[in-house]
Amino acid sequence: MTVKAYIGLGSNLGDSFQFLQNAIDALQQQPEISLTSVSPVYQSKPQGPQDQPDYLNAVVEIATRLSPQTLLQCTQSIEDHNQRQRTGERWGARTLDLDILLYNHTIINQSDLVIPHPWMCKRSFVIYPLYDIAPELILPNGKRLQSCLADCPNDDLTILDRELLWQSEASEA
Ligand code: ROI
Repeated sequence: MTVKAYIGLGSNLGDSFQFLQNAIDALQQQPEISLTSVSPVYQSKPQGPQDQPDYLNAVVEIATRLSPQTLLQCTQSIEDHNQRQRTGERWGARTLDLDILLYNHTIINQSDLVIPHPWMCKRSFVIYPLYDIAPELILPNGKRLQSCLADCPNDDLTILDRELLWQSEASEA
């Protein structure tokens, strides 16, 4: 069965735009993942600990036949191939972070994987790009994404005028 999933991308170390582009390229190369939409890239101050560089963030929509756990392994492998250091520090700076935000309407509560992503509605750097590509989205709890957006201050988000490159393969999903 093919499901629609959303993945949040973030980076605030090194050439962050290139790391986001690397993530897009790597997702496109997975035979069981089709990219169906890519948001603009947003720049923002770090939420949480402030003693780290500004972030670039984006959200992608995919169609996939991978299970949530296999998708997680795939996203972690992409992070590992992009100089991601796993120091155990939770809110620290990173070259590349891929978070599975939504997997159809599935709710998952496992020790290593919680979907919907628990803080997504509080994170403007997730909600704004997600809304750009899925304005009609309804979350598994029945809440409209539009209503999350209305409750989420824009903080200092700015859209870069540079876009991530990708090729739509929606028909191959
Ligand atoms: N802040 C921003 N703006 N973007 C992120 O991707 C991000 N990721 C994090 C924390 C440290 C919570 N803050 C962030 O993990």
